[in-house]
This record gives sequence, structure tokens and C-alpha cells, in this order.
Amino acid sequence: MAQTEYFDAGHRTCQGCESAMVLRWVAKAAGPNTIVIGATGCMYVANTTYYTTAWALPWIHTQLSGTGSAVVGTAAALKALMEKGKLPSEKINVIGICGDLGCADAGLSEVSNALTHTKYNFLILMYDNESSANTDIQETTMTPFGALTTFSPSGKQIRIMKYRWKKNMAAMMAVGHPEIKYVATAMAADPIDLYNKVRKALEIGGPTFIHTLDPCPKGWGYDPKYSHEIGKLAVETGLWPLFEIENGKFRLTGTSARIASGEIKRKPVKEYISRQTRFKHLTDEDIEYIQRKVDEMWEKWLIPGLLPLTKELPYPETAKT
Ligand SMILES: Cc1ncc(C[n+]2csc(CCOP(=O)(O)OP(=O)(O)O)c2C)c(N)n1
Ligand code: SF4
Repeated sequence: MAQTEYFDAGHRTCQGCESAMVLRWVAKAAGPNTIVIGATGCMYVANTTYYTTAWALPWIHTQLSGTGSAVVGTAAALKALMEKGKLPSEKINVIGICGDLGCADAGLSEVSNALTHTKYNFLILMYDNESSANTDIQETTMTPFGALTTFSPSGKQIRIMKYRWKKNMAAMMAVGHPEIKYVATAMAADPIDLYNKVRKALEIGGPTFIHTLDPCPKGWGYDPKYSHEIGKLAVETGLWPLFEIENGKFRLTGTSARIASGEIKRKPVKEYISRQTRFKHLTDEDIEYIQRKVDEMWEKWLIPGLLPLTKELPYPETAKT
């Protein structure tokens, strides 16, 4: 594994920021022949303050929803310049990095469009701190059920403002783009798994997509020293299944694979939820609801984390007649 850091000291993310750790591992896995494209968000603002940057790689800033077009444009330009002999022919990684708002909400159409451009090679990495963190922890479609944000406070009349379930982004990208060769979920608390997935995504060719879950001490409300522990709990409780889909083949990885094989048991979701102040207003009943949803995903879904069709596929009554 490379010893050199390509995302180094000098950034201004909060102490314990797991998104920053994700970038560190992504940069390490990608190496020096890489162009990084980043959408506005914490990972732009904190990493490229005027005249300073933590990146030891060429870096492009794109507007909030522009990741998809910027990666396709960059990959296409590199390909054309190499074909015309204006650049030496070599492998240059193109990585687009966007937050959950910039990728799953504002930038979704561009990311989806980019993932259909099969003749260009690039990776889109969505770092998911489950909020629009840079603009002071606002709700996004990736904010989990019940979480407090500045847009979803808890009040006397309404306890839970974010009552909708988190969008299943990696699944959407995998199922919705049939030609994509690599889709994975990951987290910084399992860096080797993340490193290997980034390497695979960059080697396999064509557009690829990785979704990381990134604990954010500021938005989630815990002491920064627990970031890795909180990330691991998300996987151990089954809330965040780690998987990869390589050339259409699904495989759970790490702790999630051990849960699926029965080697280890899922921990109760309460162990994850009770550690974060964003869930402090939830009652036991609310937590039981979350537990039921997670149990359903593991026990009834065709593929945990991916295919929400239930195993007992209902046979339409009309088909019998
Ligand atoms: C079109 C547009 N709308 C709003 C903003 C303001 N804005 C800047 S960063 C940001 C939040 C981005 O959230 P996310 O993509 O989840 O990344 P994070 O801040 O969590 O790292 C917003 C709303 C903007 N820059 N451009
Ligand atoms: S607010 Fe959260 S995502 Fe943003 S820099 Fe701080 S810890 Fe990282």
C-alpha cells in the first residue's frame, strides 16, 4: 500500500471528520496520476481555503450539482487529447467527489447521466454525512428517519420532522445503470475495504460509483474521538450494509458478510442511535420502528441493502385464472 499521502495535512475539516478520512484513503488508493473533481460542500470549502489546500493532486471545483458533467467532460477531454497525440497516452484517474446533497439530490440527474457514458473511465464517490453539513446541517434525502437537523427540529406538537426513510442511493445507481461495472458501499472505519474498492473501481474501466457513510461529529452529535466507533456500529447494527457489485455480481463484504453468514449477530440499532444527540428525542417506540425496518431489510429483502423486493414474491391472483 502506498505510503505517500495525496490528501494531506492542512485542511480545515472538523476534528473527527470521517469524510476527510474517506478522501485520504481514496487519494492514497488512486495515487499521483489522478485528477479530483469536487462539488461545493464541506469537502470543497474546508479543503481549499484561499491559497491553501490539502490536495497534492490536481483539483477542480465544480458547482453543487455539476459533478456528473465535470467528470464526463474531464474524462472525454483526456481521451481526445491522448488520441490526438497531444498528451502522452497514460492512465489518469478521474474522480468526482460530491456530498449527499450534491450527489443524491441537487446533482442526481448529472450523476445518473454520467454513469451511462460507458466509453469514459471515472469514479464518482458520494460521501454521505446524511446532511447538507456545510450549510449548517440541513436535511437531505439521505438524512435518516428521525434525525434532527436545522430543517427537521423536534417540537412540542411534532416530535419527528424527518419521518421519511433514507433514499437507497447505491441501489438506485446499480440497478438503474445496467452497464455500470462497479458499484460499492464503504466507510472510513474499514479503510482496507474502502481502499480495495477504490482500486477495483478505478481498474475495471467505464463509469463506477462508490457510496460512503461518513459520521460527522458536528451534525450527528458525539465526541469526535468516536467517529470510527460510530461508523463501525452502523455496519454492526445492519443499518449500513457493506457490499460491492462487480460486473453484475453482488457480494457483501467485511462485517456485513460475516453477519449474512451467521458468523456474528447484528447488534441492536439502539446501540448506534443512543450514541448520537441527533436522535436524542426518539422514544423506545421510534427506535423499535427503526429496528423493524432494519430487520425487514436483512430478513425479507432479496438482497440486504440492495433489492427491497420481498422474498415471498406475491403471485398475482389474476394470473391463476
Ligand atoms: C445551486 C446551489 N445551491 C445552494 C448552494 C449552497 N450550498 C453550498 S454547500 C451546500 C451543501 C452541500 O451539501 P452536501 O453536498 O451534502 O455536502 P456537505 O456540505 O455535507 O459536505 C449548499 C446548499 C450552492 N452552493 N449552490
Ligand atoms: S461538518 Fe461534518 S462533514 Fe463537515 S467538516 Fe465537520 S465533520 Fe466533516
